[in-house]
Amino acid sequence: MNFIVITIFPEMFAPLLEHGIVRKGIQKEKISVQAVNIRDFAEGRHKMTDDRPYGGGCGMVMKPEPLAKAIKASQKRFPFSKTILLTPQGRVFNQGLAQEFVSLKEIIFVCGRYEGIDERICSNLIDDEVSIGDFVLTGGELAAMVIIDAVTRLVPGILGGEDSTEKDSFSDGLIEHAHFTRPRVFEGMNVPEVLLSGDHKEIENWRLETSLIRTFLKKPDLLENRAFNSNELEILKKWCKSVEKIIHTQSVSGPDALSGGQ
Ligand code: 4GY
Repeated sequence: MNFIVITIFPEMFAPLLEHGIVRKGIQKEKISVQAVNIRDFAEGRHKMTDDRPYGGGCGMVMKPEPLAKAIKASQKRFPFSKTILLTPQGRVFNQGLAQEFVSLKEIIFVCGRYEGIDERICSNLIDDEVSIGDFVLTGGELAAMVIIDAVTRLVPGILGGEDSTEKDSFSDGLIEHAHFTRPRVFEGMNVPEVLLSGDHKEIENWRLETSLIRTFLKKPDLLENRAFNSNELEILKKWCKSVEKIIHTQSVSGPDALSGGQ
């Protein structure tokens, strides 16, 4: 998979390429990341990439000519690419989009700076607009890095355990279960007994149940449009029965009856 990033700050990408999984992906030739400097396509002695906005107002706008040249050159070199503008106006990036992107051969990220890019770039050269969240950065570069990072770890053959991303938070629409490692007791807190039992079926059940509980408590919206398998339904029904039992006890005695009139 090839990532191409169009930016006026190509040096910003060096640290991303030098560490961890992204570096490993590059070493294993599973991915490549190439920063294209917009300034290399700018004309004149000053190689300007920005200009004052028509209609007045503060701040600068990215000039269309050098940006268009940089995008067109990249699209010509990577004919299967999808060109994505990083902007708070785009659809919000999530794990589902990461999975969609990992099936692409080439992605060109366009990173804006200043107040934004000339509108005529958006309408002709951009295939898609993506945001990493509802906040405003000073440029698209960090957003591009966030997406490259999240997509790279899904590329087959980079992460150690092939199936470890399948067990991630969100990959099956649930938050991940808790993790524990040695020591057995840390600052007075124990590791759950079931994880020490060696009973793999029980451990799987415990992990699924804690995933469901955590999702229900922290991100209940994830459960609303999700198809549950039979194991998951069993767990939800078990909770239902427990809750019904609690309510039943209350209704037999009447509200507030058990609190001793407090
Ligand atoms: N949020 N998600 C984001 C952003 C900066 C001015 C247009 C975001 O993706 N990108 O805030 N980008 C702006 C800066 C030009 C992009």
